Amino acid sequence: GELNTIAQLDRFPVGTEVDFRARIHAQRPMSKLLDFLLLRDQTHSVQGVLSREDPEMIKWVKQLHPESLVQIHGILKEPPEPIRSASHAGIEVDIKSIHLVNPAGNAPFSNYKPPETLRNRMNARILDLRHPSNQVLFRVRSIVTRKFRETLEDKGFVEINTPKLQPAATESGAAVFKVNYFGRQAFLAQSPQLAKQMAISADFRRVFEVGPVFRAENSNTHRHLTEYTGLDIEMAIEKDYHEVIWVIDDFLKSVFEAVYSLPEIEILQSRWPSKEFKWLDETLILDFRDGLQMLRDDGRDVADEDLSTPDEMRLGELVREKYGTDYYVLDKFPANARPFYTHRDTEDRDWTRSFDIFIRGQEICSGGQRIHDLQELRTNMLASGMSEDGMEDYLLAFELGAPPHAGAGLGLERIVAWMLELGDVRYASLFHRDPKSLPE
Ligand code: ATP
Ligand code: AMO
Repeated sequence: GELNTIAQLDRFPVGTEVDFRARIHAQRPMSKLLDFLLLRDQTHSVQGVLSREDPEMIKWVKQLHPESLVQIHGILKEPPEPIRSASHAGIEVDIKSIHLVNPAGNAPFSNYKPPETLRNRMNARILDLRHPSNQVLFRVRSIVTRKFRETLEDKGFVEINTPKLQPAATESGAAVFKVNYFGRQAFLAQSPQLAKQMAISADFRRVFEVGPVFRAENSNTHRHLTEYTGLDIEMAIEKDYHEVIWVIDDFLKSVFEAVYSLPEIEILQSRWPSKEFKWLDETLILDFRDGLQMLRDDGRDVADEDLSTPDEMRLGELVREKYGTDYYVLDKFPANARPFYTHRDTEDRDWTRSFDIFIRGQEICSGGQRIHDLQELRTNMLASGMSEDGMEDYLLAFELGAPPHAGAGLGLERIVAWMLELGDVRYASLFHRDPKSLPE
């Protein structure tokens, strides 16, 4: 018949015959009569009992390494003392037979007691990923990309894939990986920025992409990856660039609702405890200048140019105290803090029609309205010290009349890591890349 998951075992009455596949998590000799075997699948564990009446079986089981994959046939029984934990079955299994599906060699660590360092875990990442908390974490990550696609497709967006091999830097010259392209120089895309704007000039009207983003920044922090997954949006606008904010807002709220109603969320929170995540029905859009004022009223010495990471974190706390939300939009950034394609505020050209979005005081998104006038774009590129070499295709998009448009980019790993308070974006990446990855 069909195999069960361990989580399903709790639904059957004592005495039911069950078959399931699991890994040997730990072995414990208990008494003269019994041996216990802790068995684990993706998200749950269950205690299996081996009767000492079959000494050959016990001897054979004892030589199996933890992490070995076995198939169990057994009968459900009442446990003497039920184990209380989000990822433990409340029932026990009387093991009738064990079949070895595939043995495991020596695992570099067998559990998290004593706690493993991030480095040790990442050195045996597939073992680390077998932890129930990680099984749930990657389901959460998958919910985020699914909600992104669902929300945008419902609103008439078209999913596109833009080239990752580029003739020029897409954001700024410094943080870019060079690639040898048949003897010519190419770059790994630092964002789909230019291509997604070109799609708008191609009259696609509303586009999105889920794809890899490469950043050559040598930043060894808990929030920088050299390769991350970008969730990008670009759209023609009718009245103003806040139209893009409302699209992202619908997407993010659908994520918060889905994630915080997941039954397995408890398994995640037992490894990464987090403060209650608060958001408002009507999302707060805070003017950058009002944010500055809140920080100054708090006694901080902040310049008009941009916010430092500690400033952002503090503003997150102040916003939570004042408005009761861990999620908000900071709007109308100063011009010198934004890239060359950003549309200025026509009333006051030192400021822009652009925004960042924050979760628990940390940035997850940047976006805004783009310049669609060819002359203004050229002037701005020149002022930013950018060359037009390799930008010919991009400039053609404006020469042929691009519609007014706005867009934004979100970092998938940051959304997951900050929402769940993981403390490090690396946990939210399957096999992460940071400046220390790929050693010789
Ligand atoms: P307690 O802290 O109360 O003992 P627990 O028994 O749930 O809680 P944890 O060590 O927190 O123990 O593990 C939670 C779950 O993760 C358990 O179901 C356990 O089987 C499983 N687990 C622990 N370490 C690993 C690991 N390295 N790989 C895979 N699963 C693991
Ligand atoms: P920006 O450079 O701010 O904007 O990037 C957008 C979002 O991507 C995430 N992010 C990162 N995540 C992990 N590691 C990194 N090194 C990293 N760098 C950035 C952040 C950030 O908010 N083209 C614009 C977006 C736009 O205007 O459409 C851009 O790339 O969550």
